Amino acid sequence: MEIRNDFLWGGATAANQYEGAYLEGGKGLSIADVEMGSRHGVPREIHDHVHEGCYYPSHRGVDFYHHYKEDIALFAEMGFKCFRMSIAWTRIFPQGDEEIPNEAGLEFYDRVFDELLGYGIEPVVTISHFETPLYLVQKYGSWRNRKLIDFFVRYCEVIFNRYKTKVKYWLTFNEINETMNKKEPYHQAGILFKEGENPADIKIMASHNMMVASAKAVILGHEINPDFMIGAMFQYPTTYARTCRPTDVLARRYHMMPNFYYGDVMCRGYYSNTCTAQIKRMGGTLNMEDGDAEILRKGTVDYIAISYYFTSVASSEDGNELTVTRDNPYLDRSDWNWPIDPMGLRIGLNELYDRYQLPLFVVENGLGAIDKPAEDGTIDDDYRIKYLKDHIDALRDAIELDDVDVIGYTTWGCIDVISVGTGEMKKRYGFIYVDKDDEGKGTLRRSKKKSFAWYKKVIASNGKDTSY
Ligand code: BGP
Repeated sequence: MEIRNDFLWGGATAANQYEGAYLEGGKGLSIADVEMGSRHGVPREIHDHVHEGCYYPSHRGVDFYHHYKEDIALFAEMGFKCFRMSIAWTRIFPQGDEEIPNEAGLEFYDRVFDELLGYGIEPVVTISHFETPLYLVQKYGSWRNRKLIDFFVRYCEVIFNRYKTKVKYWLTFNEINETMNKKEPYHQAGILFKEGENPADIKIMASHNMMVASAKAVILGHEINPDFMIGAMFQYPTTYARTCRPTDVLARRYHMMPNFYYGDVMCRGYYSNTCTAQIKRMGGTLNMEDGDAEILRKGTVDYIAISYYFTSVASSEDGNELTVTRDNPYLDRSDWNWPIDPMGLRIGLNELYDRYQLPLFVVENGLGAIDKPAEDGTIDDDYRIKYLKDHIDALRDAIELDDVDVIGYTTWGCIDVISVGTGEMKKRYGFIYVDKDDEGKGTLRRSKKKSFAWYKKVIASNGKDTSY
């Protein structure tokens, strides 16, 4: 298979890490707006309201809200075919449970989409990227509660109708599978466990509610515009067995089960044996309501989007207790100790395509690194170029040698944004440098890194010329 002529090259961001202007235009608070930046490796503190004197990186982000024209012009200069961004749910429904949407929020995204389309850049829109309205968390308990399905679907109905001629590519929930993988799925599902709760039951319930909501959105979206492409989005954790010991191979399967859990429901439309086995392993229960099975069956996604950063290694002494680490002696590591594994991307794409036979879209990949501007302000980020070159080469191999259908590739944080894991600014992924530090200080001035011109050349050659 050749790389498609209409392959969607571009970059990716999310409102909570990029937009800033956290109260402008009638926006309400999201879960990101009460999460502090981390200080020297301390985990990010989460509050239940905005405390005066505390630094919350999302409040200013890197101010896309006021810089969108400048930023989109730079993306266009690189030749972007698409731009992945998210709509902040709280710009459209500041609390989340209102009947009437906030017009100022809708107008903002009209302006952004018009600007993109003016350059021929296709918007790729995540509907919920770690931005659940805080009010829904506090009043309803977030995705524990089925009521969120209706609030989410109402939000989708509004944005699908409003942007039906401007946006074709949608993603329902960012990294939905992390709901099960994370100890506490705060970013994914707005959930911190309460005393006495069984985390397994809550994760299973929240995941079910989110997948029903996603399926309903798919069904509704196709009614509103049959050309819509509505995808699922997973963090794809390609995993190796530590050795050929059979218990290590079984451990690998166990580690993949919570991930295929979401894939099976959202792509195949039902809870497969992988899902039911996972529920047993977790020691939880799934409560479905009448009609849910039908919705899941009808609301399967049109494509699968993934984020891909690193790979893991699984082992087990007894075939039951799992040990999963990122220690792989064959791989180099990033400044944040993430293993760098381009071939793992090719392997992951093959696994997913074998399993689901749906078009794939790599919507996040990249190297978080510390960039040090030289005296004259230039940034020679050869390490980033090498990382991306190796991954794009692996992606091309998956398409050309393995005949996997991949429709696009967007690098994470094409312009420097706030890190979600640490809240830091110094963990940079961009082709465009933004002058801002970990305390939130800086002019926000944008400047091109060396990788800017390199990526432009890659796109112009449709991924064939990755040399540097
Ligand atoms: C993914 C998220 C992104 C992004 C990325 C990089 O999990 O979808 O929002 O932030 O990870 O992670 P980090 O920002 O922690 O480096």
